[in-house]
Amino acid sequence: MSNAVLDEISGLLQKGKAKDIVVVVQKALDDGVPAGDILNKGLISGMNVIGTKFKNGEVFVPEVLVAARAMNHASVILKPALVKAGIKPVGKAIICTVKGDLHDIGKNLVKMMIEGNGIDVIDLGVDVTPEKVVDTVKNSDAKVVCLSALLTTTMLSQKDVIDALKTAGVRDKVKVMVGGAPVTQSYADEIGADAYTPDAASAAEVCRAYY
Ligand code: B1M
Repeated sequence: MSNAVLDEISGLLQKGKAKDIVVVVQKALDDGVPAGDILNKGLISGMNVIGTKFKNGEVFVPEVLVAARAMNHASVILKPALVKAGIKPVGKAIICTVKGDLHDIGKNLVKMMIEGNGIDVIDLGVDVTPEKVVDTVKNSDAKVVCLSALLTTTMLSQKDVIDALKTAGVRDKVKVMVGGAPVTQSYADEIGADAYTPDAASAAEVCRAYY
């Protein structure tokens, strides 16, 4: 039963059916399907199919965009189930997708999961310059900076942020976490990040441990 609904969600995501997907996701939640399964086995698995087809030239940017829009609509419905209600925030974190990079679905998931761990998140959005991150670190009491990058070209901007934090004399004020599909533990070590995590759930776990 729940596998069928997860396959349906994956299929609707691949077709970019934003209106239909919110109905099916809501129904799945009402029927007691765990939010984590809806996310991982429905939405993310559907997005991975689109990613492979995009790579193989079987679908193009417009199809990917409608799938991404469906993902964002479905995420709004899922959020209350992923974010535990009524937790008193233990502190603040900053999140963004780095300069040159417009991918925000993974970043938004990481944000949701961190919020679900009782941490307020300042979301700077996408294509964010190192200077903007430095300013926000200076003007907030955030203890963690989370940097997402989805392109092999833009992961280099994660290093630029760390370098800018050092130059501004605020590197020690925050822990820097990096992630995104092309990022690895060895890259994180090389650029001097405090943590690399492969997915949103582990990012939230590591982030929570800093408070
Ligand atoms: Co683009 N794209 N894209 N894309 N896109 C990829 C990333 C790509 C792998 C597709 C492919 O070729 N197979 C490829 C990158 C190749 C590379 O560099 N190695 C690619 C490319 C090439 C491009 C363009 C250059 C295409 C073009 O224009 N020719 C262009 C670049 C635009 C730009 O950013 N400047 C582009 C554009 C786009 C769209 C705008 C069409 C759209 C983005 C829409 C949006 O985000 N609002 C898009 C999409 C949707 C994808 C794919 C299909 C899906 C990405 C996604 O959302 N995945 C992607 C292929 C794929 O990944 N299968 C692809 C689902 C999401 C939940 O996963 O973001 O990986 P992800 O996040 C995960 C983890 O990585 C991790 O947690 C998340 C969930 O557990 N994580 C973190 C992420 N951030 C983290 C931070 C952390 C910790 C964990 O700590 C701080």
